[in-house]
Amino acid sequence: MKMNSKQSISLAIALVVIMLFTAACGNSASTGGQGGNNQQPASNASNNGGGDAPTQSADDKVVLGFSQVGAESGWRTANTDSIKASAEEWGFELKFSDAQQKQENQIKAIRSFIQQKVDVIAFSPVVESGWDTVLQEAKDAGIPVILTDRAVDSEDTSYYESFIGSDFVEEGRKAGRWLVEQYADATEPVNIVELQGTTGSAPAIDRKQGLEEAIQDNPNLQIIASQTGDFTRAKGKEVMQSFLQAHDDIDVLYAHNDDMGLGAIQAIEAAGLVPGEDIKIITVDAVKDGMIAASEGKINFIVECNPLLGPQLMQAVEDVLAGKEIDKRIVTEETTFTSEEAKAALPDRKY
Ligand code: GYE
Repeated sequence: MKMNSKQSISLAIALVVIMLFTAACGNSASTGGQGGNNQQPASNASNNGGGDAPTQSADDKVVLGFSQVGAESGWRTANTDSIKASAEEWGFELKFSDAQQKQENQIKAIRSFIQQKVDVIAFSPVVESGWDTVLQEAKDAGIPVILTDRAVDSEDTSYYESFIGSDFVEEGRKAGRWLVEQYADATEPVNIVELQGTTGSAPAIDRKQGLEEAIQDNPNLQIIASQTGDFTRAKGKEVMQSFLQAHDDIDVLYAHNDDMGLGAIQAIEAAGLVPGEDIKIITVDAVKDGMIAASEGKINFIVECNPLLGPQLMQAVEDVLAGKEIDKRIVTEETTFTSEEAKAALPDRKY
């Protein structure tokens, strides 16, 4: 059959299209074994991880088991959001478990991750002690563990690849240094009450220690009462009420997080006192609600603790699975805010 030039151009185009299509199919078939999904390059790294039986989900994604402390504070919510968003960004499958502030729930979650043969286990240990048995189980299964946010006190540091999080002792020192500066000229006792975080948790132990260290050379600075408020607003309010009933001469409140400080502010106002004036308030975290209270002068000083640990964690997971050496300790950079500084920083604050 004789074709005119228009017909032969159409035929040529059709042939090219068919050739391209065939090539594309052939390609995807040949890479099918490694997963024809759109992952980040990192995802292939899972082939190296997890000891002798690396486990991947059907679509070959890296599987990360994460056991979170709970949902006790604004900090924790921001931390959870950061981890979930970053896992998605890295193309990892995240198995997320909320322990509701109970160690036994975390141990159960870790054991279930081991059973499911995830590629990496990460967790934020609610308390410091009592992890060796379950960490040994993860080690025996050849599953690498990364700690985020809070530390464990295990002597054997081979149980985990890295601990990513803040220096809580330094946070306490920052709070203490501000106090020392504020009351440098004090000639009379300055009565401090302390709302501690969850008993036995790294931030509660370290923030207490850091503040005590920083104020120890100033005999006027006295901690007259100290009790746990479990890092929650409700407990912070309740314990502050009891402090106010027991003492009519409180000068300063040091709360180990914003949420307890915010609960305490309610108790202080209910007692007819002015937070930030009658009682000076120092907190740790610098989450949105804390920063708002600081910008209103109700909190005088906030020590920042950064919850956005997701990207650092995912990077560490990627590196560990790629067989790279990672730092045993990755410290988060942080600052502090006076009321004035909080006011200035508030418009750009993301959490
Ligand atoms: O300061 C507090 C949260 O472990 C750093 O836990 C974290 C602390 C944070 O409940 O708000």
